[in-house]
Amino acid sequence: MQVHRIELLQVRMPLVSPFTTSFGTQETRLALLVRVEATADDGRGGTSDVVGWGECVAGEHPVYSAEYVAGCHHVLTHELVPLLLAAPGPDGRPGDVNADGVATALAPIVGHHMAKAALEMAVLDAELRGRGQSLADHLGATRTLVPSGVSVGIQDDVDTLVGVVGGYLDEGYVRIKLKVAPGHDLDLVRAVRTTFGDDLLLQVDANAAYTLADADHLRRLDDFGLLLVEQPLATDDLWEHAQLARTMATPICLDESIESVADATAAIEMGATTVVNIKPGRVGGYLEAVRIHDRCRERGVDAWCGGMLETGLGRAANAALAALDGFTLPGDISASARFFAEDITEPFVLEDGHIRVPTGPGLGVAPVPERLEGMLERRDEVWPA
Ligand code: OSB
Ligand code: MG
Repeated sequence: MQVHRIELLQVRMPLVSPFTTSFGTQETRLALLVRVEATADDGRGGTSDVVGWGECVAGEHPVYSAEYVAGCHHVLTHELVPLLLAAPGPDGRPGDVNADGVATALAPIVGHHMAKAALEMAVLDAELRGRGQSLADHLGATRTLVPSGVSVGIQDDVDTLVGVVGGYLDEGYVRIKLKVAPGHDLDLVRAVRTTFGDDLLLQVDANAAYTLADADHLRRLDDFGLLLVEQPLATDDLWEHAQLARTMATPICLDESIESVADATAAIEMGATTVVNIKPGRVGGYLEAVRIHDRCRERGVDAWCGGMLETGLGRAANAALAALDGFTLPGDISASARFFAEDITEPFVLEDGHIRVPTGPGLGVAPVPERLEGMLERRDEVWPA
């Protein structure tokens, strides 16, 4: 595929309500998008001009992981895009790339998975649009609808939380994830379990807020029949998670700690995780995400697709990924309206607690120009430099 232009777009989207986790509260989503213009093979000997979109899931500040929007913008502009596009392709011209080669081409740059994933996603979207193939089909999806779970932020008090959860259940969400932190945990979980009963699919996410010294306290979560506890300890506490897992009935699910199929394998082997949250951005792209999915399936380990407050672009891609049959638990793939009054694409809506997997070429969705324009904060052409 011959790439002609790469642009980075930054959009700021107000959230419908503040989102509080153990690492802070956010009121807007600053999203970094990658737009690729290319001439792609149509797979039948011809070519077509296409536009591909990628979404970088990094947050505005480096509080969930080391990556953040301004850093991703910088590394994409000055390192990743030049590295990928400036090298001459088979015909000697720069800008000749294919999605399968992106990760290898970018491997000399250490880390920066979210930035790399966004670039790979845009190239992949463009390539698939050229071929007229959906991302779901390309990744090996087996479902047309994926069950939708919702991540619920920490609320000011227990009654508010119960009200918020009740609202999501009325909308049809099939699984609730409560954000927890020291001082905001057992009472919240108890209230939700007591109010909505034992059949509710319920899990919690600590975003690395505890230490192994809290093990006795965390074990009290075992009383509530949770599906899992997500990332209770620090990102690099793999071994500590393994120790905690041995003494807890609730399955441990790693999020922040898993940045590659190698991490996932090590965590599974040492018993640090018995369920895996697969987030394509965190692991460097959808192709690596499929490799982690395959590894989980081989080992009989449950997996689910995480979320990062994606716009409709990332949401579309996550729905495609979650449609693979190794995703055995509902993902954090909620309707657009969970976070945004207005999405940049046509919004994803709940259909009986499920999200429909797009079937159109590539992501199957694209930004609606007026909406994108309305939320645009900056737009930079980064290639040709
Ligand atoms: O830990 O899963 C997380 C959002 C931002 C950063 C980290 C996480 C989350 C969520 C939201 O829980 C998931 C979603 O997009 O629905
Ligand atoms: Mg998480």
